[in-house]
Amino acid sequence: MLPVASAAVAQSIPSKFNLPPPVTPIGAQIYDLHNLMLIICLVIFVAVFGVMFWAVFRHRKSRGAVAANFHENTSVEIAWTIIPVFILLGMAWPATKTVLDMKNTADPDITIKATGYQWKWGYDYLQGEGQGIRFVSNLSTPRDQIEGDAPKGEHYLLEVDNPLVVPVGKRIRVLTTANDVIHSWWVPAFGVKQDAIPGFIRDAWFRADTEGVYRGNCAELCGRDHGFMPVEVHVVSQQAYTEWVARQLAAGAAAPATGGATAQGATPMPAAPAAEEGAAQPAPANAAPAGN
Ligand SMILES: [Cu+2]
Repeated sequence: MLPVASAAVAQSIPSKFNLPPPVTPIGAQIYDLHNLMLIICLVIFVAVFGVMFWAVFRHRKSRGAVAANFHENTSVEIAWTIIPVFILLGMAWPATKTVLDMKNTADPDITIKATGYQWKWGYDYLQGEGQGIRFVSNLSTPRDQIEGDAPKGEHYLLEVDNPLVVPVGKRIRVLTTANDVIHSWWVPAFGVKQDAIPGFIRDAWFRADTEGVYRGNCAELCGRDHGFMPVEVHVVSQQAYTEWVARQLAAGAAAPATGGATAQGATPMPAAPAAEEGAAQPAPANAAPAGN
């Protein structure tokens, strides 16, 4: 009952001081776990310090209190062992359930590989609707904002030229890897943070149940521009997704052949197909901001 109530609160009050409102089942579980643990810690804190301060006050010297002087009390020792064991089990049980859910990447509707580069993300739609789409996602915050010559936009350093696009309500499996150093693909509202490690494939999944734009960062310090390789995910309706896929595949077919090498090779990934609106250049950080 408590987790349900806290999820409702999470949806209604976006806060600077809390996790962002979750939009995936895993995100909601993590949010509830966070609140549950916080409440358990608070109750223990109040109980322990309440008893302590009461004892100090009640048995103060001015009231003539005389210190008890005894060794060992078996029943107290058993109690302070057994009670914490049950508290820890009560915390571990739901936490383990969530971890198992996070790791269950079976039966995806769409599988996308996210490759970390210094300093951008490459996306390959490997399986499911959109298979064959691949592009690079670069920071699109204008240079003059970064250098302080212009006021910072609403999504400063959290905006890209080619966002990841996925349909709402579908299981998306994200395979993460990297081409140079360790990065980490992180979207807080999804409850997904997965290291992207060169030479290894890791995976995570999400099912976004609310359409919208969700933003995250590289979450593994990866060099000079670590703070300049955001993740931007557009969760759109099934129909909008199908249209986007058709446009991407048409643009990809029209573009010059990009060589058969996979992202494993030394060459960087081919330039992105045209972005959603208009013929986007596939790179410079000083490209025009999209929709600010
Ligand atoms: Cu990185």
